[in-house]
Amino acid sequence: MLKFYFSGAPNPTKVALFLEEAGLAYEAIPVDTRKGEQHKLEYLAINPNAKVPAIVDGDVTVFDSNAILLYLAEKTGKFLPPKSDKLRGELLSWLMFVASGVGPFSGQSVHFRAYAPEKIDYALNRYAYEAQRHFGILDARLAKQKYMIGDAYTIVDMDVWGWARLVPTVLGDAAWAKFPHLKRLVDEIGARPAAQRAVALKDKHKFKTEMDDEARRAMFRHLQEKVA
Ligand SMILES: N[C@@H](CCC(=O)N[C@@H](CS)C(=O)NCC(=O)O)C(=O)O
Repeated sequence: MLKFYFSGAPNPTKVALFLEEAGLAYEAIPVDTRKGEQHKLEYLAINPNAKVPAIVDGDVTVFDSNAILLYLAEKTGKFLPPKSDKLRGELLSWLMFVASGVGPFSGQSVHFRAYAPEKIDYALNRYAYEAQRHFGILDARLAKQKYMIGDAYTIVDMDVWGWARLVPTVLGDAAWAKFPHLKRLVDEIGARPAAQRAVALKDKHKFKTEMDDEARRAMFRHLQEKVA
């Protein structure tokens, strides 16, 4: 059975959504990143980047949420747009846009606001600005069409949902007012039973919630090594 290495964080949750939507059988294997389980040798053999999610599907190992979404969609033939070079181009562009822009800038925005030991105005503003800019680009796209790729609900919508449902965490409670079209998509997907099961998956395991010294050592390893 497909093994799904996960936590309740945004990137694993998008993959959980796909697995639930596609009705695939899977074994959910928790990786408690606040306890440092992502750095265990056996997990590094699956994902050398020491992050979740990852999957092992028979003799195939895939890490990185966007790679996993694409792999599973292509394998099952589900949640892809109709076959055409034009739509394939759009699919790849928007998947990479979320992978390289929305995710990292949102993550850093939360990091500098919630976890950095000093509040650095420059970093706070840069990452919040870029996160807001990226969400604005998604919102403008969704003002023109129901889903990210034409009329079909695809892995790009799942990818977007994974981060966009956390807009208030990334940009504050008032931020939704700026992205009404994105909110429409997040609400629509959030109401799907598969999304509710994906979000509830983390509750089947007792993940550590405290951001204490152990968690900081595991997740913010730069605190122990000055490279610049
Ligand atoms: N590009 C990767 C990023 C994965 C990632 O940053 N995962 C976070 C959770 S959303 C994680 O494992 N954090 C633990 C850590 O940084 O130690 C993906 O999309 O899967």
